[in-house]
Amino acid sequence: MGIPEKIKAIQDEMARTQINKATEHHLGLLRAKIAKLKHEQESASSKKSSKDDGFDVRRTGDATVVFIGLPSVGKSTLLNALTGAKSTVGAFQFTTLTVVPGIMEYRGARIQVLDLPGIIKGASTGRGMGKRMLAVARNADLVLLVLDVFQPYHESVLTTELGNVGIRLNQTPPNITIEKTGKGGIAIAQQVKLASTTTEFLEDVLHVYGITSARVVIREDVTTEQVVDHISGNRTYAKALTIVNKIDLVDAKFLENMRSTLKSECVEVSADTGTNVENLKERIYESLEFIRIYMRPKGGKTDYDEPLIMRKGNTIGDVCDKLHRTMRRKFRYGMVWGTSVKFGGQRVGIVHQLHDEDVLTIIKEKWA
Ligand SMILES: Nc1nc2c(ncn2[C@@H]2O[C@H](COP(=O)(O)OP(=O)(O)O)[C@@H](O)[C@H]2O)c(=O)[nH]1
Ligand SMILES: [Mg+2]
Repeated sequence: MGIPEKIKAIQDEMARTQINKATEHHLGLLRAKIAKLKHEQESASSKKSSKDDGFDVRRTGDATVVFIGLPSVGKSTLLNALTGAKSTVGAFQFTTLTVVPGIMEYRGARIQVLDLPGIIKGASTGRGMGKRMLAVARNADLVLLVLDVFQPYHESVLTTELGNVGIRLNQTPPNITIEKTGKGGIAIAQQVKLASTTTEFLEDVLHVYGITSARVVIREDVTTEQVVDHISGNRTYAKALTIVNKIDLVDAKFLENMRSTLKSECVEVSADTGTNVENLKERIYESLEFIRIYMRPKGGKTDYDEPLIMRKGNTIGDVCDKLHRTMRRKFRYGMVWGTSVKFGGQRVGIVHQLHDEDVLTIIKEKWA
């Protein structure tokens, strides 16, 4: 039996199984088996797929965001409104065939915006195109879900398609660690009570993945799905922002109704008339959680005019990488003034996390 047949067989079994407390564990395991098979299938097909179909866009700028939406919701029009790029806008479907990049400059940050062809229902199960597109989403810092004001129900289509390829939107990875050990079986340390899964289930999923000896620490109440996600390892946790476009076509009452059908909060815009586009820029900027780092050359004056644009959680090592590809090797220590340190001018190492508006001096090795 090939992988697709195996997946089909498990799916059939799942369809035959009644969902209740007694079968929960079994169904969870079947899901884990499917996740494993899909992962194998993906790594097999990604080896085969060609690399020159216009989907490999080099990342530039301070962050990359990507539009995901069905055809004709106005992604290309929106890209043009945000960045001044010239993506073809069409009154018919499938106008955009490859990735079209644009740069949005906002408050000193350069944000790369990628326009993709429309995602259609089932994209994640199809071969080629849909999957390649979703792979672009995987590498983005922020996913912009674009909806047409008349089709708010596409929200779930998009999250399902992304979910099918392992992209979880606006979720944090479960707080579990699994450390494989040579022998001794599976030892689970549980720091909280589990409400929706059991340690037996966890153990069984580990077995599906061929892990027979491991030290596991569970620090929060997790669901069976999260357990499978974590063990299968093939998951990306992406931040998302929902955009509803074409609001010029409806009135306030319609908008209010539409809003109540959405799961997540949204930004309502008209790419055509420009309504709320500035606000959308602000929301994108906020979601990316930029921080500004002012560089002070050794013995010199701090440059407050052109901060280095970094992201929340970035370390001095990340700053080095942004400055120059050899900087990390030349780095000796850093000196920081600001809220990330206890006192001004404190010496810090390469893993030190910076805060917004920190001042930083990098001291290089003597030979450098
Ligand atoms: N009324 C209105 N039409 C829009 C808006 N944005 C895009 N459109 C139209 O919707 C159609 C599809 O737009 P396009 O940007 O090509 O959509 P894409 O397939 O998602 O890239 C075009 O005819 C656009 O002019 C909008 O805000 N309001
Ligand atoms: Mg388009």
